[in-house]
Amino acid sequence: MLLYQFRMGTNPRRVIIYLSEKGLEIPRYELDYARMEHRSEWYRTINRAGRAPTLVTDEGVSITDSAAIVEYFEEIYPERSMIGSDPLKRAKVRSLERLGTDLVVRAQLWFWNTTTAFPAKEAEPSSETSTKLYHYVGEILEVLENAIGSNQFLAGDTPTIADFTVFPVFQTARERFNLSFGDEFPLLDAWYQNFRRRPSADY
Ligand SMILES: N[C@@H](CCC(=O)N[C@@H](CS)C(=O)NCC(=O)O)C(=O)O
Repeated sequence: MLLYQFRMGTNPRRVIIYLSEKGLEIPRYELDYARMEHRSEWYRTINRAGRAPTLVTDEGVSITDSAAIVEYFEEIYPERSMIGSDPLKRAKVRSLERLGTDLVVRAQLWFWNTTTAFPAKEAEPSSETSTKLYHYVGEILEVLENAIGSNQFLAGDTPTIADFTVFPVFQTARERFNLSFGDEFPLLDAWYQNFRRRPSADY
């Protein structure tokens, strides 16, 4: 098995943090993002979209989506479930995880329009577009703020794949780009600060 990743990428970090929390050691290949290795011909033979992460299994199958990779690991290593121990718990975790995925997509569009780090995506970031997009980011953050309540983690008192989905987008905003992200939501802010202290959250 080999995991192709960018250590700093929001979606790859979902898998990286999951593996650390799960205690799984999987061989990694760090793609050279600055040199656009993810768009190279050889990488596109394993991931046509030229995006990361990709897990190439022992059977030589490419799994080309971070959520699908995490669920694949959960299926082959079911002990210490990170999705939930019964159908209702899993439904709750998956609802929050999918909301987290929506958040990542909206936040990425916001990053492209708020930083100059993605010239290939947005050559001329605009503060007007950025403000509009943050409104759509905020809509999801508000739902998450209500969902977390007094829980330590997004779906309850243990970490789940919902945390591993939402945490990286906060981390990308706050640490990689030094942007305020979700500061207006005190419960989410406290959740972030707590999760950041976990060894899995270190780059
Ligand atoms: N749905 C995919 C999205 C993967 C994705 O967009 N990855 C980003 C890094 S966070 C990427 O590879 N971007 C490079 C590009 O689009 O050129 C997943 O969750 O794995």
